[in-house]
Amino acid sequence: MKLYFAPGACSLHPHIALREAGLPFDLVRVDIRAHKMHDGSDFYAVNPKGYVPALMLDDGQVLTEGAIIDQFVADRAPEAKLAPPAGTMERYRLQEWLNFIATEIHKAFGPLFGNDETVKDAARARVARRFDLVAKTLASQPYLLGQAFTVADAYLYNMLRWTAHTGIDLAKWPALQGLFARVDARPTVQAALAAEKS
Ligand SMILES: N[C@@H](CCC(=O)N[C@@H](CS)C(=O)NCC(=O)O)C(=O)O
Repeated sequence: MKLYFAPGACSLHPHIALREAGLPFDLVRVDIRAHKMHDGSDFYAVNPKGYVPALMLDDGQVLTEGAIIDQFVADRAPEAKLAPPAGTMERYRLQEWLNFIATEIHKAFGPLFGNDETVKDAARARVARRFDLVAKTLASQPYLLGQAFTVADAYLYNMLRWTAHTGIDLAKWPALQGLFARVDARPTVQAALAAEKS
């Protein structure tokens, strides 16, 4: 498999999932502004959506949408327990978190990476309201689904890394700082970060 990624982008959480699952994969770096790979080839030819993450399977199919790639990876390594089994209520809880992070947190960061200063305070307030909710869950348990790490925690961690560059002070949410520290300490996470830098 090949994971198309950009350093610091939202391809980090499926990257962490692949390492946690222990599956073999190659990394392909994408310039997401130019929509080109290192060799100059057109990323749109791989993913017509033009964005990372994209996972090319060994049969050439390309799977997109980080929350779906996470679950695909988790289901290929059930022993790693990165997601509860499909069809269980717990799996729907995982999907509830993944969808919440994708649509309510991830996309709320969008304006904070742009140049329109007039919308940034509103975007920060929106992210903060979502963080308030997540922090309530994490005040009484170490991970989003309870006692064990899942791909939803990797996705949340990916988002929390963006706060440092977008003027959001994570110190307001000690429970989120705790999740950040727990996930950051995982060897797979440090390996993913190192691989994305090299
Ligand atoms: N819905 C997609 C969104 C992915 C996305 O926003 N990717 C960004 C990086 S974090 C990107 O590659 N942007 C470049 C572009 O859209 O052209 C997902 O959740 O995987």
